Amino acid sequence: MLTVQRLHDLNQPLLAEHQLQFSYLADLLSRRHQDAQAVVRELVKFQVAIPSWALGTGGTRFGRFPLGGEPRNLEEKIGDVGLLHQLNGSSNSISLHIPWDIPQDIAGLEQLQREYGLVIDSVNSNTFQDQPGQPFSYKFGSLSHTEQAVRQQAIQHNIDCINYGRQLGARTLTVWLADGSNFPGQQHLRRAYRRTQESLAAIYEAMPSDWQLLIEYKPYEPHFYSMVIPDWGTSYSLCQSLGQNANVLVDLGHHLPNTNIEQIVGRLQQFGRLGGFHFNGSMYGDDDLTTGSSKPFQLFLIFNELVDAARDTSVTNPLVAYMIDASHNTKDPLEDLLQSIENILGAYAKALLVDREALHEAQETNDVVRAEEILRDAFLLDVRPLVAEAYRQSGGALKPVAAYRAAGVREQLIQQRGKLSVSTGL
Ligand code: AOS
Ligand code: ZN
Ligand code: ZN
Repeated sequence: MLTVQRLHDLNQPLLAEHQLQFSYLADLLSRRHQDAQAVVRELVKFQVAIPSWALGTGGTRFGRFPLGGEPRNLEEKIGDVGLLHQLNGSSNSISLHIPWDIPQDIAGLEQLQREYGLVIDSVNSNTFQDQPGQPFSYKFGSLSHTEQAVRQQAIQHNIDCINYGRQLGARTLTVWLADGSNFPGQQHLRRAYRRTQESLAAIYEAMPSDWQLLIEYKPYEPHFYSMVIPDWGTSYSLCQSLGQNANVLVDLGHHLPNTNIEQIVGRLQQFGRLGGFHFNGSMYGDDDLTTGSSKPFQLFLIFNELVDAARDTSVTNPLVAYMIDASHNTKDPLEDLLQSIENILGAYAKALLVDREALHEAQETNDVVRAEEILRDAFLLDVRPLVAEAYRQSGGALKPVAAYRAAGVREQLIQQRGKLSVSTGL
């Protein structure tokens, strides 16, 4: 853990320049009748959950290049997220994955969470792999399987996840269903949907009333002919059939190239069914790269929809759960998470600065150019001083990645955990 003194020392040489940049931007914004401090307050409040599986190097089916010092158990994963939260004040929760993170010492974990100021956000079930000793295989599906016994085993696993989550204070179950088919004719498409709906209904029934079920969709992978839940329409219809506490989860990498994700976000909010996000960056598909690295404008447009809906009293969408879903083979995963959050906060800040009244007017009068200019004005503003100020006000580092390096965090982790430690994950 970094001490308050250490963080202070790391910030000290950067402070004068930061103050200069911040006051210049605050001045500029106040001329436009916008309040820099109000934006900073929103950024300080904004929290993004970190998944336990993004803390170690991922890899591809061709290879994996562990970098050393990876967390070996849930306690060390909490330690890593705690460190990120110290650096940026924006990652106060963890998403668990069962069975990779089965909690053993509940009291000890709670103590650790308190020390780091963290909560357990959601639990994610896994019926995409067979676990040792498991009676039935998921080779041909889980919640959608043709055999009742296999479906039952998958339902029970999800109920077990809820029970583990309850012990640690989680209140969200995320289901990403890997079921699907690889060849035409392999699976009866309507029946697979119906069986999935029934299985999800059994899970939903078993879920406590203050929990929510998030249903993630994905167009392809691991199956390449059809996925049982390929798109937001399928997720949405399943949620509708289950009840109020089931909502759609949008993973940014789960769309075919050039899909208008911001429009999907807008639609789901319109229907009051946007439950959460898995943030990542994608060029081609489920790339799981750094959020906002290759398509920052799209990330901004997504936040623009979120901010717009939050200000529209006719929209009654539940609270949206934000999480990162990334996997790295070439970067230090902790550095990636710091970068991802920085890009997320930047996109959010820009969306908060859109002149919404002017935009509304331009839209209503069909002033195409003006509407686009208003968005570009906000997007092209350099909001980094606002993000840095939010870090500073939450006791973090003005430049989290630089501080992480200067403090030699990875080197220390390698010393404590070894060069060969490999985290569980994707
Ligand atoms: C898989 O492609 C999905 O993005 C999942 O959300 C996630 O990566 C997985 O559930 C990790 O267990
Ligand atoms: Zn995901
Ligand atoms: Zn994914």
